[in-house]
Amino acid sequence: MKKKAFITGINGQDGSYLAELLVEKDYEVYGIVRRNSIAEHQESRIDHLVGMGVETEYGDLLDVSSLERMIRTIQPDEIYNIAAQSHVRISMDIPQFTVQTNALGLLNVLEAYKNNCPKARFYQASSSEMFGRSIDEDGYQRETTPMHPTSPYGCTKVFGFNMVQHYRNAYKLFASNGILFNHESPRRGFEFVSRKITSGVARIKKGLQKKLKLGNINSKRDWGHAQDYVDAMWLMLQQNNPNDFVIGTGKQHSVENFAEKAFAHVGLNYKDYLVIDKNLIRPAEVDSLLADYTKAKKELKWEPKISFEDLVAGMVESDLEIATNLKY
Ligand code: NAP
Ligand code: F7E
Repeated sequence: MKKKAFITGINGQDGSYLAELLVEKDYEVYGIVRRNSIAEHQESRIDHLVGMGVETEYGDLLDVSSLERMIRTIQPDEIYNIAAQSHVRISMDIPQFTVQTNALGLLNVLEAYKNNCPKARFYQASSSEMFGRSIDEDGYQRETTPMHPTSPYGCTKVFGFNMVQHYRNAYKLFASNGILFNHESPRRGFEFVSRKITSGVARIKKGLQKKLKLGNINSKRDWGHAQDYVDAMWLMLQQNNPNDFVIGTGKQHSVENFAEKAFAHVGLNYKDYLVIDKNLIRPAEVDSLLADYTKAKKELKWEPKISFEDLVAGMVESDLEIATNLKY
C-alpha cells in the first residue's frame, strides 16, 4: 500500500519541493491551501503535480475543525507542518497574526495529530532564526546553541520547537524538528532578499528596472537550496527515533556577496546598481548564521549537493526567463 503524507504549506517554496519528492517516492500526497481571492495563482508552484498523486483541499492552520477532519480521514503516515508566516521583517509588522499562525497554528496541527493519528510521524519546520544573535565560540550554530530569538517570527519558532519536544516526550509521539538555515530556489518568494536580488538583476539586465534597493548588506547567511533541504525533512522521518537536526551548508556569505555574484552572472557590477535604503534596515537584526550540520551528516547521511554559486546562477537564470516573458 502507498504511504500517505499530509503537508501544510504545500503551495509554498518548501511544500512544493517536498510534494515533488514524495510523488517521486510514490506517496499519496495531501495538502491544505488557504482560500485566496486570486485562486488562479495560488497553486502555481504545484500546478505541475496535479494528477500526479497530489490532492489539495482548502484549509488553514487556524481552522481546527478542518485540520481534525482531514487528518482523521486521511490517516497519513507522515505529517509535515511546513506552513507559516515565514517572513522575519513582516513578523515585526504583523506580530499577532504571526503568533497565531506559527505558534497556535502549529499547536492545532499537533493536537489534531495526537488525537486522530498518533502513530504517524511528524515534521516541524523549525528555523535557525530561533538562535537570534546567539553564536557558539567557533562562529557556528548547532543543536546545542542557546536560543535567543530577535523577532516575533523567531519567538514563534522557539515555541513550536519546544512544543514538538514536549509532545514527543509527554505522549511518545514520533515528532521531529528540522532546524533549517536559509534556503532559496527559483520558487522563493519575491520579498526575501535572495529573490529580490535575482529578480532585480534580471529586470535590470532586461531594462525593466534601474536600481536595486536593499537594507543591511553586511548580514551573513548560510544559504542552501530548498531542493536539498526537503531531502533532509524526509530523512528525519525515516529514522528509528524522533530527533532534532540542524540543516545547512556550513558556508557563509554576506548579502553584499550574494548581490555581487548575482550581478556578475549577467556581466554587471553590483556597485553601479545597488542603493542602500535605510527604511529596509530592520529594528533588530540577526548578523550571522552559520550551520554546523555534523549531526545530520552523521545520523541522516545528509549533505547539501547544490553549491552557493549554482544556487545564485540558477535563480538569476530562472528570473531572466521570467523577465524575458514578462510573466510578473
Ligand atoms: P513560504 O514559501 O512562505 O510558504 C509558507 C506556506 O505556508 C505557504 O504555502 C502559505 O500559504 C502557508 N501558510 C501561511 N499561513 C498559513 C495558514 N494560516 N494556514 C495554512 N497555510 C498557511 O515558506 P518556505 O520558505 O517554504 O518555508 C517553509 C517553512 O519553513 C516555514 O514554516 C518557514 O517558517 C520555515 N523555514 C524556512 C526557511 C527558509 O529559508 N525558507 C528556513 C527555516 C525555516 P499562502 O501561499 O496562502 O500564504
Ligand atoms: O533576509 C537582509 C535582511 O528576508 C536575509 C526566512 O526564510 O531565513 C529567512 O529569514 C538578510 C537579512 O531572510 C533586504 O536584513 C537586506 O539580514 O531573505 P531574508 P531571513 O530574515 O534570514 C530564516 C532562516 C527563516 O526561517 C525565515 O523563514 O537580508 N536584507 N536588504 C534584506 N532582506 C529582505 N527581505 N529585503 C531586503 O530588501
